[in-house]
Amino acid sequence: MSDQTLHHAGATLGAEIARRRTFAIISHPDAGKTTLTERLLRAGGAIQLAGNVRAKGERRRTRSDWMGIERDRGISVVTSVMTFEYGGCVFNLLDTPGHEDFSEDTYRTLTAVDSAVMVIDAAKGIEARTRKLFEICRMRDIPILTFINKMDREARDPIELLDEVASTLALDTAPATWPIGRANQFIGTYDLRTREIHTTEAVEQSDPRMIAMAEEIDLVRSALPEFDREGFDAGHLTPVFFGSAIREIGVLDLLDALVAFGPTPRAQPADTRVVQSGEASLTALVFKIQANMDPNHRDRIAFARVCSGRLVRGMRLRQVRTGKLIPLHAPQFFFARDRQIAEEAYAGDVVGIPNHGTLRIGDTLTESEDLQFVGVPYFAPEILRRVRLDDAMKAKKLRQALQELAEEGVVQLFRPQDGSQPIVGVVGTLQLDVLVARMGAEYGVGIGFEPVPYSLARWVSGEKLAVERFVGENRSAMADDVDGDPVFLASSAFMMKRTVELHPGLGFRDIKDVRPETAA
Ligand SMILES: Nc1nc2c(ncn2[C@@H]2O[C@H](COP(=O)(O)OP(=O)(O)OP(=O)(O)O)[C@@H](O)[C@H]2O)c(=O)[nH]1
Ligand SMILES: [Mg+2]
Repeated sequence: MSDQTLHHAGATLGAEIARRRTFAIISHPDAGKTTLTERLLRAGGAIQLAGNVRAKGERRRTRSDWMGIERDRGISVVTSVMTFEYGGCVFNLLDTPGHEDFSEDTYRTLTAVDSAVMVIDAAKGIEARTRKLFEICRMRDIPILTFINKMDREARDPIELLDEVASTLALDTAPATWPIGRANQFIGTYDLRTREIHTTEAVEQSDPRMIAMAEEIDLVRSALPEFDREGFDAGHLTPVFFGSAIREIGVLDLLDALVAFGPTPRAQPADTRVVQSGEASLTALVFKIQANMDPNHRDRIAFARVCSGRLVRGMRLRQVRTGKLIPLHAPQFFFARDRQIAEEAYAGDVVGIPNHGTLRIGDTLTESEDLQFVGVPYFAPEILRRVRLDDAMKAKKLRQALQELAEEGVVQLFRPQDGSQPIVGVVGTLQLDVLVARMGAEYGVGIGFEPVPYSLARWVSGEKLAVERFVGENRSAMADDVDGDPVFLASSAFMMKRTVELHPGLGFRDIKDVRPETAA
């Protein structure tokens, strides 16, 4: 390559990365994430038809909720990934589940994004899960945009909502837009940055809603901080948008803001160094596995965030954990359930890599470098159950199904070293419902659950011989997790405490990072 072409390639890489916007939508259950996702896609021209979440009898199901359980209950169970173009930018949008029971999926998703849109129900304000998710974002310095949704219904006063965000989250709020009209009179927004008005119908300056808005923004301008880019990038300040996802008001304000000042792909911490997104050499992090998304097309997709460089179809990437070379025959961009081949992708993009089980959550892919991205966690489950198989003939199928679903993170799997039936661990019982449903639908295996005499699981780590000795002495309480790492099961918090005290040289962790030895 001549100097000039090299220079050109560098310039293209930089420009391509600079137009990536990768964000997650997070909130307490039911605030309207999936609805907002649909409307963002539609408003952005990405799809023609947006389905209605939980619209009974609706033929056209919502595009980003795909699993039966999601359709039936109107909740999101897993993160959906959507890549689309708007306003000259390439967006990767990740619609996360709000329910606490699926929080692991949401936390992992947050390792793959550069910003988050926090959705707040205008009638409810900050709710428990919102606060928790916000804390995770803050820990990772993820800039947050706030979308106050459901303004088409009786809502709390906007100033009061802004105050609540500021005081409960210790976060400066800078309104980016202001609502025009309230509840069923809500017709649009005023953009404080561009001074543009976006309404669903023509409205006179003399309209009482316009007069009220003008008075309110005078007040707001004098009382609240202006948007400041540095504060936003550092995660100290959140721009706030008002809208109604369902009525498609205020939705484009959000996309336009992301185009104007949405964070570009960030640097990603690895064990040996921090990887900058603009580096020429490709690196990627697998943060999610999803199988059988399409019942007609059974496959297993590893979702990877490109952390640096450029991905080109046909490349062979090194899976750092094993040293294996992974060929990228058919990397894909996802659009909820629809997909298309990705000929190329850049830092910030989320691509799906079809594979048969080689790739795991937390895997790092590089062109050759030996580095491992950190921060994709597993949490010690709080609920443990033994799996009961309805049909003993299906033991082998059960084993395969449990392994595969555990690799996806549907549940955690613990195989007791005494050879007894497998134990599954979950953060919340809805995960057990998902396990039963998917076992039946995808593997044809009927299962139930039985209680176990254990209530806590901890990953055991430490010096190799010491760990082996401990495992040998406690075999009846030991299990292997999905990666074969040793887990100690205790009957009570008291037993766990005693065990920890008796073995000061060992670590008993309730969080497992991709690399146990680097975990806190
Ligand atoms: N009135 C009104 N209802 C809305 C609006 N946005 C969403 N909803 C309704 O709120 C309910 C929940 O919406 P979802 O989009 O599924 O909420 P979610 O945050 O994705 O829920 P989880 O993924 O399960 O956490 C549905 O009944 C929506 O129709 C809105 O702007 N106004
Ligand atoms: Mg949802």
